[in-house]
Amino acid sequence: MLSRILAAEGHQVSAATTGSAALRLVESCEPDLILLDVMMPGMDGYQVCATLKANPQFQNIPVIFITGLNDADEEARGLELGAVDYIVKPFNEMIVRLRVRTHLELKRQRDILSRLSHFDGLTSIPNRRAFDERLVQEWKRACRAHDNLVVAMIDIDYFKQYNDTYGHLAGDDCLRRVAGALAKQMQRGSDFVARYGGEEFVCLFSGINQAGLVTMTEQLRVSIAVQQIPHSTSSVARYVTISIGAAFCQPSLDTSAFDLMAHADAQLFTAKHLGRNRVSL
Ligand code: GH3
Ligand code: MG
Ligand code: MG
Ligand code: MG
Repeated sequence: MLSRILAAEGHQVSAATTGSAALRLVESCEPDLILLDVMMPGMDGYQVCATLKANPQFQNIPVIFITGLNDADEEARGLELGAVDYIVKPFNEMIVRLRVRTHLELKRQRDILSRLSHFDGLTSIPNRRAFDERLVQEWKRACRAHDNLVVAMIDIDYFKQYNDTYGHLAGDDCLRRVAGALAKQMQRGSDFVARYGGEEFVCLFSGINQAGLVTMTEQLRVSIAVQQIPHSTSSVARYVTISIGAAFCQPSLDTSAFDLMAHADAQLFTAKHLGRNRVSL
C-alpha cells in the first residue's frame, strides 16, 4: 500500500520484506529515504536502523519508522536510534505523503550543503575539508587492514609569477586545468585528490608499493607538463610545472596522520629546493 501511495507521488520506490533484505537493498540502491517497520520476522526494525546508523556510508539516509507499536517508549526508542520520524499504523495517507515530502526536501538540502562544503568552488574537485575527513577515515581503515597510506603534496612552480604575468583570471584558469589533469590521473577508486589551498593540491593513495608510487607521482608530474600551459616567466620551463613531495606510512597507534602530512610537506620543500618540476620521496 505504501509503495502504491509513494509511487503515485512520483517517487521511485523499492521494497523489501525482511530486515536483512532491506540492508541489501540499501547497498544496491542507496535511497534518499527509508520507511521502516519495527516488528518483522528475524531482524527487527530497530536492529536494521542501528546497523544503518553504524555505517558511515548509510548513516545520513533518513529513516522513518512506520509501525503498529503505538507507545511513547517505543517511539522514543526509534528516535533515540536516529530515526527522523515515527508514524503509527493505521496511518493517514495524506500525513505519510507530506512527512515523506518534508524529509526528502531536508535530505536534498543537506546533500547540497554537503557538496558545497566538500568541493572547491573554483576547480570543482574536493577541498581541504573533504581531504581531512578522508584522511581520518583512510587512516582508521588502513590501521585495521594493515595497509599502507601515501600522501603526495603538489605545488605549482612559480605561480606567483604566473599571476603577475598573465593576471589572476588566467591564474584561476590554470588552477582549473591543473586540477582537471590531476583528477584525470587519479581514477582508481581508492585514490583521492583535493585542492589543499591556493595553488597546492594533495593526493591520497593506499595499497601502493614504492615502485608504484614512483610511477604514479611521475605520471602526475608529466600530466601537467604535457599540457604545455605557457609560463614565460618560470625559471624551470617555458610552461607550467609542478613539484611533488610524497611520503609513505604504515598507520598504527604510534604514528599519526599529522606526521605523514609533515613528512610529505618536507619532501615537497626538498623538491622545490632541488630545482622544482620534480618528485621527491
Ligand atoms: P614556488 O615555486 O616556490 O611554489 O613559488 P610560487 O610563486 O608558486 O609560490 P607562492 O606560494 O609564493 O605563490 C603562490 C601564489 O598562488 C600566490 C597567490 O597569489 C596564488 N594563488 C593562490 N590561490 C590562488 C587562486 O585561487 N587564484 C589565483 N589566480 N592565484 C592564486
Ligand atoms: Mg604554494
Ligand atoms: Mg607554488
Ligand atoms: Mg607558498
